[in-house]
Amino acid sequence: MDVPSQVLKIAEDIKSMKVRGAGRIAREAARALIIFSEQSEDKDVSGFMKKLDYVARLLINTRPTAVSLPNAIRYVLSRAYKTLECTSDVEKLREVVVYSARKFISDSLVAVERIGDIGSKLVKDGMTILTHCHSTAVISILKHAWFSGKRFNVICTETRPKFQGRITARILSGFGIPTTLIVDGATRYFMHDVDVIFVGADAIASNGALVNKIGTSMIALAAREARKPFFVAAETYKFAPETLSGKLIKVEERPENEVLPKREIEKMKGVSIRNPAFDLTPPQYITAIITERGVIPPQAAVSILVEFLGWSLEQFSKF
Ligand code: RI2
Repeated sequence: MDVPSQVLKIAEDIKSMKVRGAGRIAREAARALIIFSEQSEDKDVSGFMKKLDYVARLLINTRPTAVSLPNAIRYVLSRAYKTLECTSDVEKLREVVVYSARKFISDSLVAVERIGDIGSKLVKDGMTILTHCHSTAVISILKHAWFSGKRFNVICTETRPKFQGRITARILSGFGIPTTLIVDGATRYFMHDVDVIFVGADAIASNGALVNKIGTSMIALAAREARKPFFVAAETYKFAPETLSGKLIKVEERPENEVLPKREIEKMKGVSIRNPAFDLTPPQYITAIITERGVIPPQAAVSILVEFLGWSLEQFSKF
């Protein structure tokens, strides 16, 4: 199928993690739908919708875990399908796709800001805060807290194998926040110095379980042992509607050369390498989830899905 090269590039960048972070990949996917709609030359709705479905699937298949990505697509496509019920005007459909995708992007950015504002209230002067990987939502919390005058320091785990913790450390120290980078395995060693943990989310299941960067569940375990609060920062579009029916969130397993360069792998005859990108933290290890709608206990995840988002399962059977 004929897909605009800019759309293919976005899909490739998400797959290779050139563009990464659960929120950012969702916004990029929405941007790809805008590009597709603006460049498509289809004159009839069925041709347009067929291609839109194809592009949606192409984008969804780039990374399987972060539910923000299919949720962004669902947000746009559900509006397109609704419009299709009352029009056969392809221009109208194009408009709806572009408008909805732009709305998703701007609402998403507002949500990250709101989380920053709400979450910053949990930060107190003198705290040592630990974070894992690179989460825009967590950075937003720390940024709001710092620029509202609170003084604290942050420990960042480096986050093997792709070292996103280095990005976090650079950003935070760029704000002037005292920042320490540690290897992932040193988390428990430093836990007695830590007052609070903030992590991002790739997906939240309806029972409140968190799927986030590999290593998150070990941090939660160490936090629980040391009785330190463990907060998750997650926009509501990271809640996974399909888990309402018991479906499990698929954990992405990435290439082995992210763990070791190819030439080193060749020297490791007989050794297999596994590289799961995410793990699951059960709800009982989570103090609360900070969303743009407020701070909720993990057990309230189901009401975010059903009451606030009003998402029905039928709506999601297609994607
Ligand atoms: P924001 C990242 O995944 C990390 O797991 C991070 O915690 C999560 O996305 C949320 O990120 P990856 O793309 O949306 O690095 O808060 O695999 O930026």
